[in-house]
Amino acid sequence: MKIQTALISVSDKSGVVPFAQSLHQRGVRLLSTGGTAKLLADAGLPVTEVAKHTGSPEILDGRVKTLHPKIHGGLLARRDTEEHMQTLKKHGIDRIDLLVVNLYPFRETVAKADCSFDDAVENIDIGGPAMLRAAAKNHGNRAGGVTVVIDPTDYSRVLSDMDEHKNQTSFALRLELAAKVYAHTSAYDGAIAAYLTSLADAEPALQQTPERETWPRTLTLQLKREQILRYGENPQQIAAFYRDPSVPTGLLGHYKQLQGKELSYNNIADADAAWDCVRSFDKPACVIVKHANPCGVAIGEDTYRAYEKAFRTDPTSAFGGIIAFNRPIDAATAEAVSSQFLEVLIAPGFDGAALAVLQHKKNVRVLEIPMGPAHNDIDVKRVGGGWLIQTPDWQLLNEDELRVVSKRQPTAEQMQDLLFAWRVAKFVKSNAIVFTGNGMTLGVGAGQMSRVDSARIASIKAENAGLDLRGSAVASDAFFPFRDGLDVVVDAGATCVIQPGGSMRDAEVIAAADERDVVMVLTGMRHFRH
Ligand code: 93A
Repeated sequence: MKIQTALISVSDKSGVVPFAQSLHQRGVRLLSTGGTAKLLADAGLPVTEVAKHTGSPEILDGRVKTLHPKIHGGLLARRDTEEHMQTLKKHGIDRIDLLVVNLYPFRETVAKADCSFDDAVENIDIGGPAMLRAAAKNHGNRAGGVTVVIDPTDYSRVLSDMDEHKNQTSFALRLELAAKVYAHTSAYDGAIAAYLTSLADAEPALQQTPERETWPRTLTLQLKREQILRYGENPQQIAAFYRDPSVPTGLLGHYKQLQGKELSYNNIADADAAWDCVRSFDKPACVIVKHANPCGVAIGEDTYRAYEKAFRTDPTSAFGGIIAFNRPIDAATAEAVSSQFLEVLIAPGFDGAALAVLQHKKNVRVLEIPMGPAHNDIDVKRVGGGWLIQTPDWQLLNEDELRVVSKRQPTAEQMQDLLFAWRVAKFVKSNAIVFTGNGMTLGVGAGQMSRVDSARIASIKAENAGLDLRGSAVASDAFFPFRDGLDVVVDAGATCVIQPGGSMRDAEVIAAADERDVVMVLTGMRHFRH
């Protein structure tokens, strides 16, 4: 079968004009897509645009131009099958005997340093490979078939083969060119797959929704060394602080040290804990942290009163603490905190008078840190041979979902105390038990292996501080596995308790709350912190 019609659609246009000219001279009719058609027409060649040939315009910015039965029918119909030829006739489809295509330059595009994601995607050729694969499939047999050319260096070979075979091509050439097509399209798809895989791998976890399946298979972290520290947690440990430039706000990327000694490893860790806790309150709040645990948290009408209350929780532990506020502080507050020994003072601002007071405490590290809404997007914990990565525990309690499960209903005041206690418990190491009343912590039990011990410690600490737990509220960061922990806090004076629930013995624990005539509220969410 003589080559009557050729479809030419090329991105690499080198050599295509003389080749088309030679085809034209051999009586071949030329079909072509937008850019290629224009080039050929400008060279004076008679060319029919594919859009005109199919009767369908190029649409979707050229994404659909040759994806049409008139094109694919013309390429795929078996030349030796009468029925196929009849079908073409019936549908007014012309055979396409020669396909000349090379693809959008995907590899060349992504190799450019400034290649955007959109550029890369738009350079994924769909119609080109579809035609190439169709034509290559139909390279036919000795009786005839489609000739497919993907490589401009093959143009001259096609012409001489046509000359040798009276404007037909040899089966050997068609076979060779068809094989070349599949090698090419598979490499082309391979390049696309490699590019997308590299993106998926580089995508930081933080940009992902926290659905397990979407987390990257490999993680590359880019951290910037901010500070070499004097030592680590202990003097025998070497340490440095590395900043994560991808985190837009957050304590350590944004602090401004206004005075005081250099921050130590433990200062930074504790400052982080204090800042994270204090920024979670809407009202003026003060948080005092020791060894990563809050030992005093309070809200008040102003920073001064918040501090006074927070300090009263546990004056012994507050010694040498890290103190954080969520409001700018004034001279009175600066005066008050200066009367205790503290390591670090954090606030979103300091007025001139406050700074003048603090100047007398040369060693106190004063950090100005904005109270940003977002912090780190991932939590990382180093374990032997790897890292554990999770989203931070930043889901807030939805008050509509609280369930009062006791017979006794909470008063509005009790509810306030419970919510305050629950908020603090989230920042206390597990097992956490937090007594509160009147917007302040009254006793904090932290980091024990048994909940009942945390409960005992919290009540002992309140007693040591001379605080009265009668009528107090209590939060437990996870469920009470038995009623013993509940009995301890009620014995100490609590009249309302907030906890996640979900224990096998919930019924027993709730019955104990009713027996002791206290309020029990379930959150349905726990806050382990290790
Ligand atoms: O956008 S496409 O994926 N959709 C198509 O229908 C299509 N048809 C041909 N890419 C398509 N092509 C490609 O256009 C060819 O593979 C060739 O690389 C390019 C030629 O376009 P032009 O002739 O407009 O320069």
